[in-house]
Amino acid sequence: MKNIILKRLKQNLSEFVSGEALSQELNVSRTTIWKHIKELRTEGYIIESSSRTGYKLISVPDIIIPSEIISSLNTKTLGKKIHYLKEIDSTNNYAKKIAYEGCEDGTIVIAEKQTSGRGRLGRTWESSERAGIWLSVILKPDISPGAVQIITLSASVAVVKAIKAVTGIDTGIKWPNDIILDGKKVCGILTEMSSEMDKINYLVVGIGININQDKKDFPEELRDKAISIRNYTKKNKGQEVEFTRNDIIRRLLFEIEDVYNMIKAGKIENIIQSWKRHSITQGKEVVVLGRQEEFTGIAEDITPDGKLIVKSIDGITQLILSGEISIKKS
Ligand code: BT5
Repeated sequence: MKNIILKRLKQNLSEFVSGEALSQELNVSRTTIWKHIKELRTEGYIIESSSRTGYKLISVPDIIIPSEIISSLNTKTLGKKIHYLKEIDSTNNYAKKIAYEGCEDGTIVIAEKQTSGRGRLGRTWESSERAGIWLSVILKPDISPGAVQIITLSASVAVVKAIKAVTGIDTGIKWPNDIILDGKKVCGILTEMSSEMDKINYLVVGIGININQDKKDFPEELRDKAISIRNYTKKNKGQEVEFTRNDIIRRLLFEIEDVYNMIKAGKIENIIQSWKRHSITQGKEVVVLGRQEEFTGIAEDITPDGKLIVKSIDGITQLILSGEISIKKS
């Protein structure tokens, strides 16, 4: 019922919606309507009320509200089930637990704050309260465990498209999983899986997008490496746009479903092409930081299963499956 009231208020933005009309439509008393309005206010919605004219929605808060996301979600399955947590160690840990217990394909876990947000190889991911989108998606694709890299590449494409659609801002992908804005990292992706020899049981795709932080909100060591979307729009006057994290999450789920459908339909080439269009490493001189050694070469291309093809200065072509690269400054 609360969702319908919210929907009506949004359909009539900056106009009053009469309490009487709402109570008639929903067949409940005006006191019940009032109770739901009070609940929406505690969630952060600013709603003006007048005993004569009814209720007017003034502003929608930038808090993550599953009902807000679901009320205008444009997907078939993805995000129909959202686990929303105020605080958790890591949304990926939580997602793995519910995936193991057998949750549905396309279930989402979102937290306002992570106390032990994780990056790859045991690294930490800074995820303070309401500062960004800390989200994990559980997927159960029918692909072989060896093809899992395509999922991370697909998620990168989905993030770039979602940020562009909602804010108009162009970001780029640095192989394999960094989304870069203004030369700094705005988003990271951590894909984890449970599999058998030739079958994936489930995948957890963890996505962290910095949204609200100011430069000073990042720990000292990240200030020159990390950026948030609002930090960027504040610096670049004229780029400010009205959006909430809910808007980005909703669009992100739509874009993830889109690439997920392509994977299911075997249209991997479309994803690779899309990835290449947004890549900032393609054709650039890069330093490949392996676990043991590092070398310089040209990031020529990627393979259909997402490995990076790097041609070193001595002419040897290598396929990089995982690891880190940095773009060489010319
Ligand atoms: C990543 O690892 O970039 C994957 C990050 C995935 C985070 C999401 S949030 C939801 C889900 N739940 C989790 O627990 N994780 C996922 P990697 O490529 O290893 O990069 C980690 C490095 O990025 C760190 O060592 C820092 O240098 C840097 N870093 C940490 N926090 C950052 C932030 N908020 N913004 C930008 N860079 C950050």
